[in-house]
Amino acid sequence: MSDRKLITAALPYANGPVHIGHLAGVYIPADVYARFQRRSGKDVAFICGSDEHGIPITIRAKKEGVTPQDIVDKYHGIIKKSFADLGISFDEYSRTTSAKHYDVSQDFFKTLYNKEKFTEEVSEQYFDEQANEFLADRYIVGTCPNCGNVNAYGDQCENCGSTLSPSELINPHSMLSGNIPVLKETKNWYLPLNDYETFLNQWIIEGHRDDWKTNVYGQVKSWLNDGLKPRAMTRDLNWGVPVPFPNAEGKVLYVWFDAPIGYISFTQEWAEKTGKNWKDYWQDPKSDLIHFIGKDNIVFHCIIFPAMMKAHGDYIMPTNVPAFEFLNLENEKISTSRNWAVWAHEYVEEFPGQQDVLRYALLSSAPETKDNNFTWKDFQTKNNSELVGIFGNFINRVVVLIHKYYDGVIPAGNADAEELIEIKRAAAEIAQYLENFEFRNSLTALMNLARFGNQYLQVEEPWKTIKDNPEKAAHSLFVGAQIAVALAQLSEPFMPFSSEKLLTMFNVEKLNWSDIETKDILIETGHQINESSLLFSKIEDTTIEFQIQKLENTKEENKKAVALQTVSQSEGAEAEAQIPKILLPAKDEIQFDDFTKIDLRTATILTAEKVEKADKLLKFTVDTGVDVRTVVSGVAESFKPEELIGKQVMILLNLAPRKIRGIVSQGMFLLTTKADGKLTFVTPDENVANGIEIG
Ligand code: B3M
Ligand code: ZN
Repeated sequence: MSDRKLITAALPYANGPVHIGHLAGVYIPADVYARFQRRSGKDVAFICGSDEHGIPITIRAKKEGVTPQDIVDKYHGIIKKSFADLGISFDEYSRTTSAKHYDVSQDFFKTLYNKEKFTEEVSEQYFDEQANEFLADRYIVGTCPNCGNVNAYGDQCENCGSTLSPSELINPHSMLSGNIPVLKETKNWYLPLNDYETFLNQWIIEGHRDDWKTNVYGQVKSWLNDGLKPRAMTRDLNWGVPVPFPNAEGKVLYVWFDAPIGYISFTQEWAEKTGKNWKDYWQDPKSDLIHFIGKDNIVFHCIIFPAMMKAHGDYIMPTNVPAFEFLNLENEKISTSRNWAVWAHEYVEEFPGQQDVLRYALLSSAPETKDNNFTWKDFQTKNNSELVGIFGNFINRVVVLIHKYYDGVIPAGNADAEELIEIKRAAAEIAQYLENFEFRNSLTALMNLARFGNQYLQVEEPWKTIKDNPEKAAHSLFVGAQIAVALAQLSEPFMPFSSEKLLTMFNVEKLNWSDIETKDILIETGHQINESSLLFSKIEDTTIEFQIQKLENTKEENKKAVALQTVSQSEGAEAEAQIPKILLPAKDEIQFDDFTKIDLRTATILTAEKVEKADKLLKFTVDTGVDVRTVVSGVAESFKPEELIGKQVMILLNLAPRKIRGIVSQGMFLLTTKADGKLTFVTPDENVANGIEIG
């Protein structure tokens, strides 16, 4: 094991804030590990930063109608602050739009180019002639050949989950202009990953069978079994690190080429500030490189980035890549787009001073070997029964009794007491688990020491023995104090805020981990301690109910959003039926109250007829349950009037009446557009009574 630890945590995309899934599956375990290694006297560089390139960023920018730079500036700030607030102790948290990163990643690219590690390949890519841009697969929208979803992306259908290529889409069109994209030739630089198969097989498959996590090892093995192919390391895009050649205008480095190099450039930024030598961490074989990532990043960290570093020639390979599985929230997949998440920055605001509770709860359900679940009830139980009931309770008893009987001075006791062995055992056990990336076990070992302390006091009962056997009481509290200080020391990687409070309470300095494992006593007889301060407090049912309700509201809002997406194309005096050429960006957020203003009802069409001299309009009388009224709608190109009589529809009831071709139209139907451009009514699954509210 090396004395130098280069620890990286996956660079979060700066297209949204971080949530508990990110925290549980990457950042908190990485932080625990980094803090533990520092306490063990290792020379640690803990490196991270925002990933500011890539399609998720440009898509978000388009949606919000701002520039990609605006997006990354905003989210980089939010993300960086949440990490700091939660005590994630990065030595460097930078961003991939930094000047240094441009230099380092362009240099890396040039080195590979000069060493002739790339092949140049011409391929056909979709191109938007009006926007004059090549289109990433995500920018092509069309109908899913598997499920008929009209909003499927060129790489994936979010409705049925199938993986697609743009050529499979029915009626593909560009998200930029709405036009049908054309195929155009383009030249890019490829890294022939197949050339690295032998190396990867030897290094990982033969070399790390026993020490890498089975999920990581298994995934790598299956990739290698399937055989690797050359992969393009440049893209035709206008957001990214430019390819550093004069003849490469409009080309940028592939985001998965530049992002992992971020680990290197950020280490260099940190080294410049601190007077360190970054090469000690990245190029000295005595250094350990450890990547903390989520399972969806395995191929990039175990195959592509290592192949890049191998091609470069100057870099060490990762010692381990402890990838985590995913965390669910209340038994559902966490989703940024559906807002199904607990956001780090919101937690920090809503639970001030309770960062360690989240750290503890997330670590104890960290998705180490399989997907795991976070529930607010469970969070409450962990706080109330474990942190308050066991950990806090034990510490509090020790501190209060020492103040009560001995004016806050540690009493005399026997330093050979057999119970003290438990401290050394716990310290060694936690260390062992952490070295093996078994975070949940390590946390259990910590909590078991607090349990042990509680049981010890329960058996010893110093509050009773103080009367007729004061020497025994003193010894019991001497031992209790040793265990409490051990918890103060050992909890630091897991709960740094509480550990800090505890060290102040006991008026002691941080110890190196090996000292905790070896020292006979951790606090001397005669040592003055400080007053007890509040560590953890009970979380009430109302607090938890509020959080659960917040999630329930999200569900409701999502349902409404789906209903609103189908709002008719027929709006407007001209009431023109149109094929939606462009997928409009999401509209500005509204409040739930805004939505409740909208009165959507079920209704039945009673009569339908053409409007004179208007090719596109039909005039209807409709039974809305509350009345019978007239509606004019631009659906004549999609339906014959007679086929609509008797049809149940959905109507916007409280739209202000409008005169269309001299007819007063009272309301609007919900319609959407099919792949062939024809309109279709949004109707209930089954016929229901008229006038029923929709929502
Ligand atoms: N930006 C995060 C993700 O895939 C991605 C990680 C980059 S690590 C070099 O969620
Ligand atoms: Zn589909």
